[in-house]
Amino acid sequence: MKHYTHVGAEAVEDTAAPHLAGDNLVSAELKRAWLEDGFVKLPGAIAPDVIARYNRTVAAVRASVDDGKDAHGHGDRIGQLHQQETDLLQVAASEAILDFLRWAFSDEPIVMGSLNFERGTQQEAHIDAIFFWPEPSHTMAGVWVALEDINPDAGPLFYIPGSHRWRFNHSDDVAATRPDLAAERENARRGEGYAPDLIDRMGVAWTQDLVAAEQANEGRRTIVDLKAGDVVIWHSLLAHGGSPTVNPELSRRSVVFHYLGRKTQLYTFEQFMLLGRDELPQQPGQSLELKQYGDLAYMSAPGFVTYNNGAATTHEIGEPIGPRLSETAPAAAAPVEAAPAAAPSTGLLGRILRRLGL
Ligand SMILES: O=C(O)CCC(=O)C(=O)O
Repeated sequence: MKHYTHVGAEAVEDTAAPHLAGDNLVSAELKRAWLEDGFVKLPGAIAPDVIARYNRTVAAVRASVDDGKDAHGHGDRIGQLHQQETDLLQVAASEAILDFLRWAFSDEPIVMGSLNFERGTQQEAHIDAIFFWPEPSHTMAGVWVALEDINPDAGPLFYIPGSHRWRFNHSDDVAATRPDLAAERENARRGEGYAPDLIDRMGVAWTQDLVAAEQANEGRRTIVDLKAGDVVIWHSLLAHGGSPTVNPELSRRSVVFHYLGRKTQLYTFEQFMLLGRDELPQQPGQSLELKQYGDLAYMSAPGFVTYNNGAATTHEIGEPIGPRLSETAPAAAAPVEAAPAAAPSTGLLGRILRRLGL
């Protein structure tokens, strides 16, 4: 069974990845799908009563604070809702998900952030890792949970199987073919400042190269049929996005949690775009403030964000709005480390959180 990692630009077999944790808990077919395709489906991983409770909580929050649209036209989103409604982490703490990630990461998974969607996002093909670069790159994953049966006309997710094994561009590759961007990037690297949109323009250029790679590799966009409670997990380097919404009246209720390994070094979008392939791992990763939900650790953030008629509103953490778990449900939230009153809203961690929807 091969495990791939990137050495330089190329995907190569990683013989050093032992996959000790959870090895016997993950089926051979799931391992094959992860390593070859870059994503796996866990059918019915979340029980119907847990999905029903999750939906009740999100609906209660929407009813009280969110009546609007995503600022980016990506559907109705709520970012980081689990910071306030910690019971939502019951889904993220599902053993089926954690067992798989322990195997995939060879490490204990922690939650980086969450995004709840009411509708399809119609997002162009992208990969997550450029926005929060993980070292090593196979220790970050998106975990998408269907909160209802997903109608094919509602803008289902698509994946490009095997794209996590394509030649991978770092920002120095992107700059190498664009002299103007390269000059601006060099100034920024020398500490001479840079235009506020430089990093986003680098991201656009990176995505153009991804689209070119899709053609060169004859990538095929694949939609996975998902019912309520089904889970899809994708590799941090896998190209994916939201299909066009055929019928805008249809909802597409879902949540995506992004996970890292405990030992993962995490870098920001800016770091990814300004530092070269070999320079990134020489820098220290971000130090992360963690909270605890039962045995599951998650990155702390100062609140959650809703999108109302085109504007993002950040809500400080207060009394839970949604219904609580029943007395018998396990794993009540218990922060073991006090979170700061507000995590930095500027600075590098702040930028990671903004990319996560906060
Ligand atoms: O839900 C979607 O349509 C896209 C989600 C996504 O691409 C992501 O979270 O990275």
